[in-house]
Amino acid sequence: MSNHIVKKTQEELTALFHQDLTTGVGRSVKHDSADKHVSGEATYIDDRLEFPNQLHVYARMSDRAHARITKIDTAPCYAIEGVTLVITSKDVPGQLDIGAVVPGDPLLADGIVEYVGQPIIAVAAKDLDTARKAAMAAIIEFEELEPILDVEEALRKKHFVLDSHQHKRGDSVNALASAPHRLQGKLHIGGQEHFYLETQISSVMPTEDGGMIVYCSTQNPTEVQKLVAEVLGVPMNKIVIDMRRMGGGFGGKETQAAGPACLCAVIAHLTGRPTKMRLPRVEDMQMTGKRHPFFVQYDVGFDDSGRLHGIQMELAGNCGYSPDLSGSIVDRAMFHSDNAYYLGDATINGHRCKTNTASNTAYRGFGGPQGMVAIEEVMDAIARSLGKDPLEVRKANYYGKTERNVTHYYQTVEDNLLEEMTADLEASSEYAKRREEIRAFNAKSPVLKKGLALTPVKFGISFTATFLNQAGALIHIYTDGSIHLNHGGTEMGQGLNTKVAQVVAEVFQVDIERIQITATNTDKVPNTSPTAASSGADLNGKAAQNAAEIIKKRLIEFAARHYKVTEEDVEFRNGHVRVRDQILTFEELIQQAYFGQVSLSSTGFYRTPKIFYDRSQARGRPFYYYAYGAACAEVLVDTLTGEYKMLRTDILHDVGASLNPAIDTGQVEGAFVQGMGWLTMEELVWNAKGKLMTNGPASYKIPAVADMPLDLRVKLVENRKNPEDTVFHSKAVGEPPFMLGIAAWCAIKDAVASLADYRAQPAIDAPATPERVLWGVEQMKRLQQPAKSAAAVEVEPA
Ligand code: MTE
Ligand code: QUE
Ligand code: MOS
Repeated sequence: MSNHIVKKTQEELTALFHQDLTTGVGRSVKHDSADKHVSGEATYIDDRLEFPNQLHVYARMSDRAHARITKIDTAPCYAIEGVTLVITSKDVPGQLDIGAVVPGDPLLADGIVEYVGQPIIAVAAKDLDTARKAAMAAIIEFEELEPILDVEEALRKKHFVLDSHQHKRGDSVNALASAPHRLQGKLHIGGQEHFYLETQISSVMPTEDGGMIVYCSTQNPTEVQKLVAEVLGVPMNKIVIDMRRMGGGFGGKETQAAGPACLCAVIAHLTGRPTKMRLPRVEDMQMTGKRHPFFVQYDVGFDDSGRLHGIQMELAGNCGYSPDLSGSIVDRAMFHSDNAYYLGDATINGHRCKTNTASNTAYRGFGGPQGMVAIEEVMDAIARSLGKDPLEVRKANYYGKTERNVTHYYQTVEDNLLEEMTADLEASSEYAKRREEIRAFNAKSPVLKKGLALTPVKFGISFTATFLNQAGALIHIYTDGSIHLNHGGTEMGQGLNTKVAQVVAEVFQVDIERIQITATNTDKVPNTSPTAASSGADLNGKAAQNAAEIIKKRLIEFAARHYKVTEEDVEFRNGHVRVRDQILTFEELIQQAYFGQVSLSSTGFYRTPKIFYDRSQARGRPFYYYAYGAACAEVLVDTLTGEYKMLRTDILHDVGASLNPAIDTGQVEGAFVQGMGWLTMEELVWNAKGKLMTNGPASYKIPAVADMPLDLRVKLVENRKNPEDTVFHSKAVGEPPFMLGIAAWCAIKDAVASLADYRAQPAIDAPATPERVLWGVEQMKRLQQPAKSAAAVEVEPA
């Protein structure tokens, strides 16, 4: 029965042809690995069969924040049975520095250590425990140097990893001096550990001619390929990176996956043996960088309606010890210091402060969230000083449709959806009614206080480093009609592979089951950009669409020739092809095309149109379009303990014409909770010597099931195509909804402000942990004059 193929009649084929494809774009196709994630069959690098002879690598980390290395004695390591090799910076055959954009990150410390956690030596042994034991046996001596651990101190001393930068429009000095009201304030915003489930890991197999195949959990295979080649001193064509999936990345594997890969490669090169390095959680948390903490100072001028006349902001990112991606990250904070608002005359300064901590790196939002938190704090402070509902002040400052619609970097905000979305969300969340109910509840409830906040999100889509906005893809169709799909993006759980496969399914009009998703691989699609900036589906979806359309065009030309019909007579639908009146199956056409000597393989390419940016002038159109969202959060705060519970959150989020509503809804939910976690509970604590004390799940609290809002209602904006020519008019979804979490932080501050009749802004830095909330409560209780703000100082108009 199995190899007996029953031929369908033309009527049956015609009926199938006229049915709709159910796995193309816009459908809630399940994540291609969903079943494997649940059953545990999805293969991560640590699940791969071990190579015979494989060595396990462990790095000994610095226990000093800043010191000169005066002695390294590795002889005691070799006394431990099972140790093969110990390397220091001197053993790296090629270039030592693995800085992503500019140098600054030695693979192993070279004479000096700059943070607690910096790798100094690497040991290769028969297993991880042996390697760790041996690494700890090495004798390393230091001469201590003075560390800088505090971002404010670094800012004061102009201790920077890169130059400061400015965005400027108009005359903010004059605007501040002449505005009817003026406030000044400052805010500390905490960092965030990525806490991907799979820690950093790489495994390397040496091959012929000095080559290497590197299995690496990375968002940036091409960067790892380049850096492995550089540390070995070989050309990039010797190195292949293979990446099937990550157990989460969130930005943490954009640059910082390269260290373990390079250490594995160097040791594989020196020993000729396969290697693997997997960072245990505590090592991962100490060695690798996090979201940048920011210190923000602002000076804002506004009128009676709360509308901004001008603003000056100093955004100081705590970059850690090296530049990494901090240039672009602080830029993105500056680009998003307007969030959804027309700033008036604005001067935004961005500083990249150097401290003796791990080098901070990309994290969902890439600096954008920090800039947006800053301006949302300003909105709240203005509302409190004027005695207005913060939502009213926010709406008064929204970008307009035809005027007040140019950003402080001179990009025109087109297709702004926030006015309508805010109105929709206000209605569906019953904002006004609940505001009244909450005021009434708070008036009667002396200890428990409720808070409410509705905050918008506008997030720019595109890498601001314009050249990165490109992608490639590779499609083969085999003679049985099965399709092999490869592209330059990486899967980290976000559903990118599923979306790109849906795009290809749509173009060929075949079921997604026919398409095999394959590992990202630098010898299939070269010179790829990192999967970052939420652009994975935008860029790789378009590249795959391009590859598929090239093959489809060849198939149509072939069919027209072969059947002596016009190209308009050939139509693909639901696994079938109509050639004038005759219906073929897709595989029939593929077989005929093969015998007709048609190439069934193609690359595809895409580059984002329209965007440009002149950084020296801080002007241009860095973003192809904006993604929008809004969240309304309600919280209950216990003013005796500072503890709180998220009661309800309503979200409305814009993904254009969704490629996959199920995946997009999952992204919105996950991003919101991750953003809420960042601003309310995830707290990084270092001791006085610069050691990270919150270095595991026992002391670093990420949101758990019980921290979810009791009632979470997520809706995607419907029937809304991206007016730009994006892939099937969808919009990027990975990062923008992260900033919906700001509503939770503002709701907490709202509950606390109720203690001063909403006339004072409590100084509650992020994250608003119960301790900080309690301090905020204390401030409010101490205020004799309710009109005085604790967080912001009112300045007399000139
Ligand atoms: N979703 C999951 N499940 N895991 C992740 O690591 N990373 C986020 C977001 N969503 C991430 C995720 C980040 S930081 C980015 S930039 C985007 O996914 C990247 O993927 P995309 O461009 O394909 O949306
Ligand atoms: C958003 C991003 C990135 C970005 C800019 C964004 C990003 C990234 C880079 C970058 C910049 C310069 C380089 C480079 C990378 O810029 O992830 O290699 O030379 O890596 O607006 O997410
Ligand atoms: Mo995401 S921070 O751009 O990897």
